[in-house]
Amino acid sequence: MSSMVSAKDLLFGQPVYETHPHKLKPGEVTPGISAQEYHSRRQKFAASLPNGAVAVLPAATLKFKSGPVFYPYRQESNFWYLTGWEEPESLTVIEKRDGDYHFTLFCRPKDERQEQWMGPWSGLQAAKDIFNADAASPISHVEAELRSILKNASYLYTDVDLSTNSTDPLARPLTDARLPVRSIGPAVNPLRVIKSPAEIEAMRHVGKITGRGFNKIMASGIKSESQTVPLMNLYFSAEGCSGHAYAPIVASGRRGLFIHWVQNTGTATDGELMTIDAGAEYGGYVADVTRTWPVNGKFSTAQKDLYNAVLLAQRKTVSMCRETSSISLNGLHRYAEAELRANLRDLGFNMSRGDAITSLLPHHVGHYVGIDVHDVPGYSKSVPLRHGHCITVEPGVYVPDDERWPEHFRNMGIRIEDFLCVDEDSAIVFSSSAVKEVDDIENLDWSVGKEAGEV
Ligand SMILES: [Mn+2]
Repeated sequence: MSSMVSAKDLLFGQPVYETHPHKLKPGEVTPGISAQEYHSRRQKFAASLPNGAVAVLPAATLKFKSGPVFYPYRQESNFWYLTGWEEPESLTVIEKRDGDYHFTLFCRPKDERQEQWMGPWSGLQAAKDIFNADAASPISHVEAELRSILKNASYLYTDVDLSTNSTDPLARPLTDARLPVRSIGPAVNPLRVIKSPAEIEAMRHVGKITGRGFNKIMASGIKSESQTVPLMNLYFSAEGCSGHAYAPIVASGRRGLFIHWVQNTGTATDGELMTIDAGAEYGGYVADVTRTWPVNGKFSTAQKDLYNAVLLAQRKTVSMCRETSSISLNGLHRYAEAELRANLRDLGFNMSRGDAITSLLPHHVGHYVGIDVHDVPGYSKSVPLRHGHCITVEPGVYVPDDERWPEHFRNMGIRIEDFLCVDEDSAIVFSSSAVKEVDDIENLDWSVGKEAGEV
């Protein structure tokens, strides 16, 4: 009977081309990423596994806040990377077969009555027709079918908790197979860490929107930390992004000394700095950007000196983000520390003690970025950067209220973060639309925000 219904009249668990032609192009499974690319991800993933390996990836589970109140759902990153499928109560199986792979998607069959309550989901037919599963089965059959799939397997790749006290219902069928077990991350990370042209394009897009959002917020002269969060969210959404990619950090005045101030309950007073670390999400890819600026639009001398010390180090570190420098993320960190140490010494900081730089800059200067804000978790930061590596560069300085440091810099927190793609002899800076030079910040059109009564 479903063959009588045109695809555009069907409802799915996520935007697809048939229902959202304004969001996706023909052939795309998720915005910007084609069915061909998802196929090639699975193919490369399978090719990296030993013969007879079976990878079992459960979807993320819906997390509840209180009683029946749930948090927004987000698919598990490796599951999403290999399928584009954004529903809970699903499971992906990828079997390596000589020279090829077989993709089974377990999911919820269409169920009109249930969907009336929960909203539509995609169902088995779409799993095959749109998401190109070779086979689709009801999630209720998963245990029995897994047992039969694993009968002839040689290795099991999974992140399901298989410990003896595991409460995961899949633990039994998976351990009963008595196979050598390996985790998914190390197998999929080498693929995920190198971004494809389509992924780079998605990140370029989300970077552009995020950067423009920063310029608007800066020039608004806004002083309330909590109000900036929905304003940026609205701007990101209005530009076609899915809002904030992560809990934004909005820290003014002394709160800027907290690296992860996410309470966002403060209000800046005239003459203080504000730091925002935020990023939009688009098509499953995130931006990660930080800017610090004076809320009244004019840097004081001390603010400008300290800001430029960080900016100079940041710019020089960005210029190292190229294949020809053969540098790793850890190498970048050491490079940025050395630059910042020299700049701070010039400003009168006593940098002679061994712990001086880590007291002022306690965090790493960068991380991989992509589907996750801290992308490819567990992947080495000692790998020489090459084309397709997308990373952040985010030196900062956080001057404690301590006699050890020059008085006029105490209680200032400054971080400047761009995210970029490493290329052969330069970097593609995705967040370049967010101004960061002192002159450019001071020359933003501050009158707009002032007229609007600081929003
Ligand atoms: Mn970051």
